Amino acid sequence: MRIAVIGAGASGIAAGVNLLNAGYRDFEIFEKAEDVGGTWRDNVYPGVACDVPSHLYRFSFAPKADWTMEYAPGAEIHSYMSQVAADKGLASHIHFGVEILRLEFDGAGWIVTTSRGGEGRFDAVISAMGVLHKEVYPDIPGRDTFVGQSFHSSKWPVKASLDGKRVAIIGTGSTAVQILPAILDQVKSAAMFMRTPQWVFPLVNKPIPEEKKAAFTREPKRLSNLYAFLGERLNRGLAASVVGLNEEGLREIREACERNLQENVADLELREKLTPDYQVGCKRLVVSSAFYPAIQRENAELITDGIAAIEPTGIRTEDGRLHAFDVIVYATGFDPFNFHRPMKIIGRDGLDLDEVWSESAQALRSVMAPGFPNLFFIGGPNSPIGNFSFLLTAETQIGYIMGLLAEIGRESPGKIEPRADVTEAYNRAIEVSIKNTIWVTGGCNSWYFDPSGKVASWPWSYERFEADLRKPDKSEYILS
Ligand code: N01
Repeated sequence: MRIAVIGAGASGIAAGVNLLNAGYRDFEIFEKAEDVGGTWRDNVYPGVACDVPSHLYRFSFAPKADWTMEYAPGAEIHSYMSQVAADKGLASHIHFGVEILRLEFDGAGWIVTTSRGGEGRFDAVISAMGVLHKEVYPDIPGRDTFVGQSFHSSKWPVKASLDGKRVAIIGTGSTAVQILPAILDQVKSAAMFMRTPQWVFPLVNKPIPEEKKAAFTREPKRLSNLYAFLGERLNRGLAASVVGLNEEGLREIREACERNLQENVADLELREKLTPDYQVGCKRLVVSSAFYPAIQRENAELITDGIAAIEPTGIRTEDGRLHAFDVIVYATGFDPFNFHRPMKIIGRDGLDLDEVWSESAQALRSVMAPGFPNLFFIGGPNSPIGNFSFLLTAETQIGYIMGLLAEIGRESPGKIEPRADVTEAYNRAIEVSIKNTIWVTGGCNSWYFDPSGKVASWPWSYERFEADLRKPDKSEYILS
């Protein structure tokens, strides 16, 4: 069986390692950039770190005893990913600088067209394109007229120097909240433009002492116990809370966020501005103990007036004031529903995935769509992207995909696709359950909403995700 994997980020690496472990040798990983690591290669903004505990953010096949911090900096995760790819023997399978432009099913397999102009034929394709990488710029008039430097948080220029500059940050999500505290010592001033306040869960990031790292190296059992403990805490805590399965947990998270605000922001007017009017967990929870102290520093400012326009020298707010800046940072997030575009994907009988998913992306168990045989998605529709550690999600989906691959057989591979009726029933069940989640009931807007206004995440528990993707049930698929 010849397999194409698209993307050499976390999920592409995990797919490659799983393919090798299962004895597949004839697979190619196509990566449009020049390095592995996906998100952790792209996001190099000051302060970038993972807010999932380090010891939980690892591949099951590559435990790491020597994380430097309890919440790892982005660069350390990137080098971990590079190391894993090298150690596991993926180098000879990865083609860098090759973007996939088109996938077309020809009745038996997939014709894959690359940016290099070539075509290849594969029996199966695994999409490992990630979810949060199509950056979103705000639709603000005059954006192109700004004469200073401006860039999206995920496109931070390597040579950007903020020394002594007046910097604007548009946005108040997880990214902006990491950037602000990290740049204040360097810049002349930084202003955060906040359209909607966020609940901020306190979290102090501490270095991991050398003795602890040595103990994890000496006794791998301690490391796996810690992994199990952290996983249990996340999955039973926040992840269960947001889908309506742990009211007590949600209350505790809310109280911690409220305490964080009350104890760390003394000025009542500022506190009022920073207080959300929706339920905690509705937007993806922001975690930071550095943000509130940072926003109160002398050279920081919180601007809550709406943005009217961007002008050559700065940002004009709706109250008529012009705020002058040297640099504008767009920490305005990503479009999770366009992860596969502009790639063209043509399935069976000329079906165009763009059209099939024009309103809502739907899949069976988040990994396969009817009409697209032997095309498997990691991080596909309704993946739990905000709930669990993405690495765990990806590995669970890969395990299930390996089960589907086994069904088609290696020697003269057949075809597999999900039944349309089963996929529809599955998505109806999602629609019913999603209504009970905090993303829908919490009274906020967020990137969880797809263009049709539906929330597209995983509405159930981690246990359900694991159970649903443990092993394919052949009766849900058409095999030929
Ligand atoms: O993006 P976001 P992000 N005018 O979409 C604002 C993951 N992540 O890059 O709330 C003014 O959360 C927008 O305002 P509003 C994590 O899953 C993880 O911060 O829509 N403001 C919001 O404040 C996260 O959830 C880590 O009113 C405008 C902000 O821009 C996801 O990535 C670290 C605007 C966008 O926030 C995305 O986070 C970082 C406008 N026209 C990120 N348009 C980890 O630690 C948008 N905004 C693992």
